[in-house]
Amino acid sequence: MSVAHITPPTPLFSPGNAPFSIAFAQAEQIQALDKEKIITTIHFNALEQPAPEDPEAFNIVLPSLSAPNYSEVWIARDKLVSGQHGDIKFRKNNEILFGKICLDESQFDSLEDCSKHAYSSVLNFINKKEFPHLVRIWNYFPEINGSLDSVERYQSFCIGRYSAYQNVTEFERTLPAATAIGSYGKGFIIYFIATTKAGVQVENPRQISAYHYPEKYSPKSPSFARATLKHWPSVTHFFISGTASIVGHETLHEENVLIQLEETLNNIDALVTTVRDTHQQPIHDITNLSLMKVYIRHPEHYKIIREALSQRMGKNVSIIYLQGDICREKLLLEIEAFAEFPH
Ligand code: 3EB
Repeated sequence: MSVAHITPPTPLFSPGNAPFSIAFAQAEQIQALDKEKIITTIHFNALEQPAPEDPEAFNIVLPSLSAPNYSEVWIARDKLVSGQHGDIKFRKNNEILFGKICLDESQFDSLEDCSKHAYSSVLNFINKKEFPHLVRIWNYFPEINGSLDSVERYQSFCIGRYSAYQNVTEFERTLPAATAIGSYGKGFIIYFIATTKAGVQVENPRQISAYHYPEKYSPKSPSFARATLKHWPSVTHFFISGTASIVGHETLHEENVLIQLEETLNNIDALVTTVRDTHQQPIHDITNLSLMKVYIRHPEHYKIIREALSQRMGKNVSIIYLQGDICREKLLLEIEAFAEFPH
């Protein structure tokens, strides 16, 4: 079966003038790359897997809904070195630091403690190193919609993250773009990209900033920006956070996955319009984005989402579809995106 029209493989792939680039690729394509320049390879699997042989690779237990199963590969222009600091494993060169932390929640008193520990580790680590600015972060942990005594697990995660940020002055102005998705493995996994010079935060005019959400969503608000722009000497990277059918702060269209998709695309469109008109970036509309990851709660929605989205996005955007739990129970899908703009 040819799926090229559904999930166009990203052209592989030289970062050119960019410090790094991101693509969706299959195993054979990844094997052909220069290992010293691979920042990381992220595999998505339905079941918990043994740690991959390549030390820079790791698994997230999120079933891939589209075939073939693509991995996400990050490639640097310049060679990297690896290191470890406490629980954080990292790869870096002169321009970027990629870090990840995988924790066993059962070693902590609560998910809140685990989240606080992870974020405190990340924030302490990056502040001491040459890469003090977080521009993008991903968070995956199991049972995101599960309930604890008085709060939901997603809220517990938010409270822990918020506590860690209390040591950072004016932390809301430093928040990265983010994704937080319920995965099906045991681990609590965070990975991030940090830089020597700060990115630019972009908020969504259709949505209240997540860090200003009312308390009913979480006693301590979610600490992330809707998107970030990272200007490099020769290109700009645009990271769009996990985006869903939320307008203002309310979840909309609980009953209809296709209308949630449309509202989500309206939200992404508003971010694209903002960077085009306010930040003068060379992007016309959402069909000029490079990559999208679509997280779908119910696998039976995959086909109709794929059909509608591939029609809407055209052939230039590489899209992968993963099964994952969205942090609010009524949300049926969430989409994150990435683009690169030449100067
Ligand atoms: C939302 O807009 C949807 O807590 O880090 C999206 C991206 C969402 C990141 C996070 C949550 C997070 O509120 C949920």
